[in-house]
Amino acid sequence: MMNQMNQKMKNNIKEFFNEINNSDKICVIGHIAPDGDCIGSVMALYEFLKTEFDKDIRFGFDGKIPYNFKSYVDEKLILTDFEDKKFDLLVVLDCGDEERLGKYKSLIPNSKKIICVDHHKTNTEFADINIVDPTISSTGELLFHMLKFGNKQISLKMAEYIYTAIITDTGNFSYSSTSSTTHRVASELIDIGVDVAKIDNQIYNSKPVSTVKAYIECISNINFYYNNKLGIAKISDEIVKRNNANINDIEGIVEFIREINEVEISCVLKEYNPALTKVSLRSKNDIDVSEISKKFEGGGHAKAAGFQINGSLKESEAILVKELEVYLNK
Ligand SMILES: [Mn+2]
Repeated sequence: MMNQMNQKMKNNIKEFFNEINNSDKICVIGHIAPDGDCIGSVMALYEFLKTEFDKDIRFGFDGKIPYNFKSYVDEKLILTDFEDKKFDLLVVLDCGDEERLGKYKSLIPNSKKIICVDHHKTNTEFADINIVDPTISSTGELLFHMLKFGNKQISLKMAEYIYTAIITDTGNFSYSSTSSTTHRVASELIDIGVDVAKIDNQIYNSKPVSTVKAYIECISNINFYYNNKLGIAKISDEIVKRNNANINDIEGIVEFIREINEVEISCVLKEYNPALTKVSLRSKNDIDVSEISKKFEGGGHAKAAGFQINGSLKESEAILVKELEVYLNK
């Protein structure tokens, strides 16, 4: 079913199931600031291990569970007492390197065996066994292929988790990582019983009204520069507090600004404190915003980058308008 599963991949997957069989204490974790693929694949594997085996199975997430995934995770069960915990097997999902494990990095020296299942191109193969395929849409899809290869039963709950992982990491089957196999996997998951509309409502139609009110305030105060080629929105602490929102839940503003025809660079400034501003940049056409990001010791890609400025929202806006002049004032 999976297009090019080579012998090494097959051997690694066999090893994966062998290690599970031979381990008593198993922990499943993902990357910091968990997203849909991370949460979906961790919970799918946890669910599988919990129902198939009578073992000590734990899972962990480092960072806030976003509002739309709250119902996927019983937060009381998240591994917290891990400092001296020793596991026979640590399974790391959707995480390309040890740094991205956040606080759970300390589990690495405390685990007898580490297996990483991932689809990031930048994966450093830090685990003992690395099941990595950057051509696959999501870790959720990869996990599905692994379970199929191992002739494992996929329950409805597991199917829902995997489906969620796939739709969130493919932008609802719209990114170029979406293959015909991705769609075939989705169709199998629907055959298992996944209610597509239910999941869609859960993930995409569940914004808290407080978040939306804060969002509206931010987008009604976009400042435009250089003949509307630059659009900047500011998420101030005042707006967040006034609307009783959570700053991390206010998403999609930078994409909203980029959708404007005239805009070449879209920018969102988040006030983390009065002297620290988090910057998100998106660009169109030939502008490489990672160049600007590098100047501020940030990271990212040509069309999407992020960094921090030690300054207030107002100061940061002024700095950026000046910095971006070379790209826009032509
Ligand atoms: Mn992913």
